Amino acid sequence: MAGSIDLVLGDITTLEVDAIVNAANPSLLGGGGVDGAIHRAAGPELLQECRFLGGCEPGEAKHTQGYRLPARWVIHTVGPIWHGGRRGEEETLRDCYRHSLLLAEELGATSVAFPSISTGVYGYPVERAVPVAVQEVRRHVEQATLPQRVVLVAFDERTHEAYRDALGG
Ligand code: AR6
Repeated sequence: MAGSIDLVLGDITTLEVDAIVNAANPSLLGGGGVDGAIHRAAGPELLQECRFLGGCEPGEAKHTQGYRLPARWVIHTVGPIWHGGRRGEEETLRDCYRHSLLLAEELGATSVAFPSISTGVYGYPVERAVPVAVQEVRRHVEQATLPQRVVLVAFDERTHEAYRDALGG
């Protein structure tokens, strides 16, 4: 049976899921937006572990423990910076979702939550990013057994509405 896709409006750091995905930068050493919120909520041990990961290329994903978060793991991925859409941004964004889901599966995570990767500081238009996210998540849950539940997290009304449209209702 295919896994479920849920939509939540709120703060990803509070979710009781096996893994949450972080929209990080290539250094993996913290930043603003959801990255800053995850590091604050997880505590300083998260940064300590991240120092050993050696950074991360855009579109790739690496994991750490979740420390003080309810989530057991954090999957760090690096989205594309929006430059107008002709520099492979869409492919890199697809890779973020694809690689994060494959890593979650490898870890044995039954549930994973995603923020809207790249649509904050990195400037990817929400209306373009959301259908890509939904398509990649659907593709994965239709053919894989794990994760059984994927939660798409919107932090603002506009993103929430874009997800509602893309999910069809
Ligand atoms: N829970 C869920 N979503 C959130 C939260 C939260 N607590 N906080 C923000 N968002 P952004 P990016 C939403 O900027 O565009 C960092 O400095 C936010 O409203 O966090 O991929 C990194 O270190 C938006 O919808 O990530 C990188 O340098 C979405 O998360 C850079 O920002 C993504 O916004 C990455 O930029």
